[in-house]
Amino acid sequence: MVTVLKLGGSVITRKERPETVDERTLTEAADAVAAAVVGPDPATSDLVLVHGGGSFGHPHAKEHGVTTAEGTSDFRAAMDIHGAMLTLNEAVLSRLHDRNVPALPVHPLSAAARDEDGTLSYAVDTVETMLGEGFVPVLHGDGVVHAGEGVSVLSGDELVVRLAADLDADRVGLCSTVPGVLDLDGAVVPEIGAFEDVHDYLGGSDATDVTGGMAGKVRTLLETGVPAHVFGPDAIDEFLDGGSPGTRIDSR
Ligand code: IP8
Repeated sequence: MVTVLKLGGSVITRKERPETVDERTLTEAADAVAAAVVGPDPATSDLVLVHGGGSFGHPHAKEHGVTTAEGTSDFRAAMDIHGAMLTLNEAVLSRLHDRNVPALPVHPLSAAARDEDGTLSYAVDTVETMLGEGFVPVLHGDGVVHAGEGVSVLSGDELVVRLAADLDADRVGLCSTVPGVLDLDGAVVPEIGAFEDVHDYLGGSDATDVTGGMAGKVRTLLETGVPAHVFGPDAIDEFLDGGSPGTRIDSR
């Protein structure tokens, strides 16, 4: 049973402060992952983690004018973005390792590419083999080499969709700062089957998020064809335990 869980960049970093980890939520997230995967009878067997950029990747991408479509041919700009993501990935890995989670990194800048049409290829066999050997692969939003563009941004959300499809995942979870997709009154929408259900009240991205905000997440999750849940940081354990917190997104 393959589970793909994305820890949103805004959850594990302090978005208003450049390159600052949110210690409390990252610790809680690592505790929840460890509770689910470490021990004699783990609730989650094959877990793939993905994390976003938050106040690490996004400000650098914005500063250099790099988006998912517009790349840079300046290696320094690419390394600024990638270096910030490596720092965040190290922070995530170290919290997991402290709790004996057998997490191994997969850095997309060195393991993925986009062709001229924007189609992504990535080292899915590396991820599969890691799972087969009992590891927890940890991928992240990153810079990605992009034919005709240099290096553009690869969102963790795009990775989640591809991993879900390529690994034939059973469950997808997106841990966000909010307890689910919210309607205009701030209430959690329990179920979304099509984007039209929610497009009136889903805004675009916020200022430093170069990859699409909640609207983009819902759209991409609907594409997966795999049941997905959007929930807040308090519900990671419930999700990993097989529960159905927050908003269920299912296009089937
Ligand atoms: O936060 C974006 O990943 P996301 C990563 O999952 C960069 O959209 C480099 C901005």
